[in-house]
Amino acid sequence: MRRELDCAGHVLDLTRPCVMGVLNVTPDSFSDGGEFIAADSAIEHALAMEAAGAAIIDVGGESTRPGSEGVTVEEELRRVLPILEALSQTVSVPLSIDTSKPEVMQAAADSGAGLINDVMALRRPGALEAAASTGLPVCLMHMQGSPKTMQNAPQYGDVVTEVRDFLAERLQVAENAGISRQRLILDPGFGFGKTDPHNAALLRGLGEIAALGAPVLAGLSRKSLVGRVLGREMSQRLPGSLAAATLAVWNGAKIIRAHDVAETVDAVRLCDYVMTTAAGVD
Ligand code: PT1
Repeated sequence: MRRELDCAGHVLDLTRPCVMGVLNVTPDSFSDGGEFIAADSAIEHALAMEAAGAAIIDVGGESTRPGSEGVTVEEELRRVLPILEALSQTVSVPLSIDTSKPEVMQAAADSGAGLINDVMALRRPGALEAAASTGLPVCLMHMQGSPKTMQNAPQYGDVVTEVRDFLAERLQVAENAGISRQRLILDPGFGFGKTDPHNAALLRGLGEIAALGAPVLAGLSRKSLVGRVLGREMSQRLPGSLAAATLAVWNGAKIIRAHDVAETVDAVRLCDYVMTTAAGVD
């Protein structure tokens, strides 16, 4: 199936699986320790990710890792707008804005963002209307609870069914608000109100979410699932993250959100090769 997303003039080809590089512009960011908060180092980092093969750069000004607090609209705008302005002049891949705030969606679109990545799946008041009015593609992600408390005993009947039904409903709600189906991406939200067994079930069951018909995005890079299962600190999670990325692509993911872009691009390409290369009859 041929699939192209128009990200504000940049074409994102999802015929093949690709990598979304993470650009955190949060001083409290979970794996970069605020290293990339300064505009010039953010730009350097984005250019390095583009050179390493990132198909999208995801710019986020509010940490959503477990336990984190939200930031104000003003603070989030102060963090992301200068970066988006600068990056839209320097990188040639589409930029995505990782936000749940309608004000940030609108301003980011005006500053060059080509895709909206919302971990709240447009559930904030005004977010549906704001996202629709930008005309941009949107990633709708599942989360149980909020970042501050989501890892306090998350519960599901059947996690795959519940996440799939939630995403199907948000897909319909977004479509009704004027965001056409061809502009929507779905994400089960690994680590967002899920235990390790919940995450494992979702990774195995990703095909059921892909069956909803929209491209699937998966973010597992450096997450505590990898840390807990393997007993690895943040700096030692690359091999586990690559295994998780491979499993996600194998089960139908089309966009892998990752910190280590060059390595993840290799894993994704190898997996895609195995999935799509037919052997002839010798
Ligand atoms: C994600 C994602 C995201 N993850 C999308 N956007 C984060 N679409 C931010 C942990 O368990 O998966 N998909 N934006 C980062 N959030 C987390 C969540 C970071 C959990 C770490 C963990 O360690």
